[in-house]
Amino acid sequence: MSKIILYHNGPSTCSQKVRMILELKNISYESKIIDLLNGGQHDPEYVKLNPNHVVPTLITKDGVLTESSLINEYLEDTFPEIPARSTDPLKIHQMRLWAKYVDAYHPQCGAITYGIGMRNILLMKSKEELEVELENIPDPIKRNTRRDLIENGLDAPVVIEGIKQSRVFLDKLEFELSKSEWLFNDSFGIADAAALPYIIRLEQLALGELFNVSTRPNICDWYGKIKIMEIFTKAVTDFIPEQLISVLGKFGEDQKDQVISIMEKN
Ligand SMILES: N[C@@H](CCC(=O)N[C@@H](CS)C(=O)NCC(=O)O)C(=O)O
Repeated sequence: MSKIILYHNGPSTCSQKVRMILELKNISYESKIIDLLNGGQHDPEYVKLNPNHVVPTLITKDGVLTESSLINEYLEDTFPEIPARSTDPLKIHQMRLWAKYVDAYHPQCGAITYGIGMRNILLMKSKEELEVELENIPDPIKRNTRRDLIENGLDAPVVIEGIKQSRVFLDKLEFELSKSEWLFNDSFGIADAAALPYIIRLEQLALGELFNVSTRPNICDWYGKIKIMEIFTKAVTDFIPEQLISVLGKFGEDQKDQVISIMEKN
């Protein structure tokens, strides 16, 4: 098979989701990092591959693939030797429902990432640079939301909704993991890979206490097991930009009490 190329970004949730499945299946790939903080996703050459100006994008002998959840299904179809999906049709359906739900939650997690952390990094740019960055976002709704998040942080209603939906996400995950060790499969698979990046992100935003041994023990156990897997090191730890993550953590820590109180009220 000709070489697989992954266009991705270290801390990006959707990129982590795909890297976890590539590593699980032991698929080697050429890594092309897209610098999201400096507008690499808007580069006209990249946009030819991914017209939505987002990562990840996978290039294979079959063609150009976008949308992380669909990429993982493609990987399962093409490299079934190490399975990441059950063979039971009902479980497959449940896994797909879960992936669809997590895809819908994704912008909510984006809202808290930008509203709590990233806005402070972007506000260090000049007004002109920031304007170019915003104008490059092709979807007008996403562009307006991004502007609101950067300007208003925790005062933006979209962040409040993101915090509320993060609690729903945590409760749903805790419930699913109370029924089985892995999500809709006998071992770590596509549904686990879909949920994992959002747990990582909440932890990076200093919200790890929402899933410790006393708050949500099932998530705590599940995450603990994943963290010691070699594929976690290869797909997640090795791609963490320490400086960016420590800045996110600092802003998260500063606003943690407020975030938790919003979560408890809603
Ligand atoms: N539904 C898409 C979402 C992709 C997405 O939102 N990617 C983010 C990183 S996790 C991105 O590239 N953001 C850049 C931006 O919004 O400017 C997928 O699952 O692939």
